[in-house]
Amino acid sequence: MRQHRTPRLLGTLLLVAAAGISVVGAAPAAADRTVTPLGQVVPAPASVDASGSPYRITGGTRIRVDDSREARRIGSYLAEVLRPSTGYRLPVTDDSGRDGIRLQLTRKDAALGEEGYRLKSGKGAVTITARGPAGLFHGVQTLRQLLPAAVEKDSAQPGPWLVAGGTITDTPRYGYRGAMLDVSRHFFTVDQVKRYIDQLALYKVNKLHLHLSDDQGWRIAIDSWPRLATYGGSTQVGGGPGGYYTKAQYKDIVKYATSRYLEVVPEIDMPGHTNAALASYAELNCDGVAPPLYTGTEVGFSSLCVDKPVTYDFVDDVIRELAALTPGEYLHIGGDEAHSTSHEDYVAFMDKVQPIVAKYGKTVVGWHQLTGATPAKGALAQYWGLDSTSAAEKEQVAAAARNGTGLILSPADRVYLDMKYTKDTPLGLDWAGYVEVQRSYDWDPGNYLPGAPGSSVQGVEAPLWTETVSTSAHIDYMAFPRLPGVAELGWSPASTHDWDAYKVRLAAQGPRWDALGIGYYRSPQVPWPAE
Ligand code: NGO
Repeated sequence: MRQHRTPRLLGTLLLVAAAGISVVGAAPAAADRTVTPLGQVVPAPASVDASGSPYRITGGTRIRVDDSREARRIGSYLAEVLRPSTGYRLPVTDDSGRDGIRLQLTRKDAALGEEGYRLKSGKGAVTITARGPAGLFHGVQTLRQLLPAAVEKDSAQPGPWLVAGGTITDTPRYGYRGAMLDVSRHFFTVDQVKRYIDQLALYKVNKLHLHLSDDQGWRIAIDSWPRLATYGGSTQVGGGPGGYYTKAQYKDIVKYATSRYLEVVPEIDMPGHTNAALASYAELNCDGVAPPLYTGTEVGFSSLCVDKPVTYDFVDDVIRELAALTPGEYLHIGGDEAHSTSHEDYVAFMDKVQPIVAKYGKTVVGWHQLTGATPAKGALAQYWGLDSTSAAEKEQVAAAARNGTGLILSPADRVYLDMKYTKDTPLGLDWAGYVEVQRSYDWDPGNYLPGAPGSSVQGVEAPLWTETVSTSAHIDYMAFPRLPGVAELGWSPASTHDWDAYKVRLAAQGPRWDALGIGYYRSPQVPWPAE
């Protein structure tokens, strides 16, 4: 019935093509919603050339994949997204052909890198080409967003299923585009973590940092120190039952993340934030006395005993076992808020622990306080300061960056997903201030930290601390709609950065979250479409 509008739609698309990406965000009139303008995607694509006729998925459409395991797997993933809502069969086949949805892996276009892709859409086919499977997967996420929001529903919907004509060529700005989930303050099950992974994948996030230990709970089984999990993991903030991942469960998370092209970055926070470990083993305490388990939300009161040799046996065992479970490059050793460790001890501790990480083949990541010690060669420092952080502290981090330490930017008053949006937000903390959607998006990682070379910035990460967050509904509400903005800062070229255009693209995501069952904060800063 909406078909008769096609000529007008084409006119709109041609206008978009003529004006380039800057008008891609123009709000679609309600009646035009059948074709999402090419480029009305989050994160904004690097380059958009909107032209030609749209592609239409029909009952006869096939998903044609290269004869490779990865392309076939990504084709099946796409089919699983599209089948319930379209009601079509959408067979995945490696029969070559020029029609249908085509997923192609080819090493030809070096400029696409390992994560980039090209999406070409026209009358007979939509073709996604990439050099690596991650690129193909990211291209599939773009295709999802080009289809009507109803495509995300799990029951048959009317369609039509049109993809605007033209070409998107897209590569990421940064290689590190992360999200952190604190599973220590409140424990989250494997299924809850998988749900978050699926949400992150929608926005091309490629690192899942798991904060696996803190004062309130130790969440990963370590065979050589079993009480860490069985006792240290037995509670959480507020005194609930807590929990921990067995090795098999952790591997399952890693495998699921890998299938969505996310690398897991595990964190064991030390020397502070260690009450759960200190409570589990008396010998880790300088006085040999185990403190009680802790279920409050204070920080900075615990420390491993820097002088005791057993401390380094413990650290070696934990890092060895965790590294063996983790295929990714990084291992995060925390290092924040070691207020109960003297500066001298902190430096000595980091000098001993960083080589252990290297010994087990991993690259050190630490919160930016690590720059107050001597960061190992190749280490990354994760900056979590604020606008109001002292110039001296910022300069300490910038000096390390000039000296070769890479930076991950997580400014707390911009991208901490646990900060309240406003004073009325029911969940969250406010120590870094209120963080509304515009504040979260409207900054440039490339020139954020004074004195730090742009080339030191490896990317951005949105941490979600969970002192006040204990369910998937809570995660949804704190992450959406801020998380996609952080993902865009990590992916899109700085030239696309424009709040007024972004807020319109973001608004178009609202109906997708509704369709996916993601409950989000309806920020008044965003022009959500009327329901
Ligand atoms: C700080 C602190 C965490 C808190 C969080 C709450 C860092 C790196 N250490 O961030 O322990 O949970 O704030 O926002």
